[in-house]
Amino acid sequence: MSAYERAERAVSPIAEDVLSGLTRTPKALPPKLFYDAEGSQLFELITELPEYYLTRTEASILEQFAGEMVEAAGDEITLVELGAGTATKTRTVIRELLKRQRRVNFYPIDVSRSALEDAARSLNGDFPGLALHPVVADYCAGLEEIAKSASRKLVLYLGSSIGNFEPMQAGAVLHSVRNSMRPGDALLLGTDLVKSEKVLIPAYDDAQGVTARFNKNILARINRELGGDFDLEAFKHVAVWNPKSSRIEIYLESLREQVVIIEALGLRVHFGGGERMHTENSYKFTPHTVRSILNMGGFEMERSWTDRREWFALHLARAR
Ligand code: AVI
Repeated sequence: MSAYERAERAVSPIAEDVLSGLTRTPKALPPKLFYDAEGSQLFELITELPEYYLTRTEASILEQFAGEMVEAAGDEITLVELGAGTATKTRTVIRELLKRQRRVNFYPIDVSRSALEDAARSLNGDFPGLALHPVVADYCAGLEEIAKSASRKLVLYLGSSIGNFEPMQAGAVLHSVRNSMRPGDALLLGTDLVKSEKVLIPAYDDAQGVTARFNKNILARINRELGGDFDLEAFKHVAVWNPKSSRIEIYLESLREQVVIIEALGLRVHFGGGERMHTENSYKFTPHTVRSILNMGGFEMERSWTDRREWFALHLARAR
């Protein structure tokens, strides 16, 4: 039986990605593997770190400008949020919408049922005019669901999650978002901006080592789900700023020459000392690069809001 056949038979949904990632040169694992229950909890901790300015800065822009944003979006809006999680930042937008309309239909889309249940518990009590329609699904299935609604939409895609895709892929993701909307509907997109390396590197390599744990959780997950024997101490978390590509690159670097066994895949993987395995890119944008992915996706950029230091931006784009 070939390694690929063994991967197909293996029970874990990550088997194929792990097999192809560890057998290619250079080795690379896709960032979606970060987010099991453990990894999602670690990401929540990252958003609270003093060095990780993204979440805090985006929330402050929303606090300041949500009124202008919903006014620009239009009248009688149905709200949709991609990757809503517990929808904490969304509260500001809901509050502003409820000043302008009596009832707000809100479709939070997320793969995590428990996050949406938490969102429902806290939002329902606080906003009597809110009608919640949680959608437990990935983006694709979730977007098909919202495409059925004929009302005018404001789609939120926050947190600079779009920056974890390659630019062409980001354009394609926005295009599939666009296909669930009608001409004139609005998208509010959050993007992290290019800035000094002195700010960027600590955000992705924090003093407490939470991002290192988040990165190494990929190895821990392979151990848990595929019977791997990765020694987490034998790998180092590395974050590099690549100014040419405007992106932070995240790697796991093997501290010594070693062989790792992954039982469920029948695989022995050799790592050289100092060999780096890529796990994530996080693109940082300029007005030009944001406009470019929005145009690829079939949107017209209308207006942007940023913070005093111009570290993060929210953009209102119109579906063509
Ligand atoms: C989810 N995403 C926007 C995060 C980011 O900043 O690219 C993921 C992350 N990776 C390391 N720290 C945070």
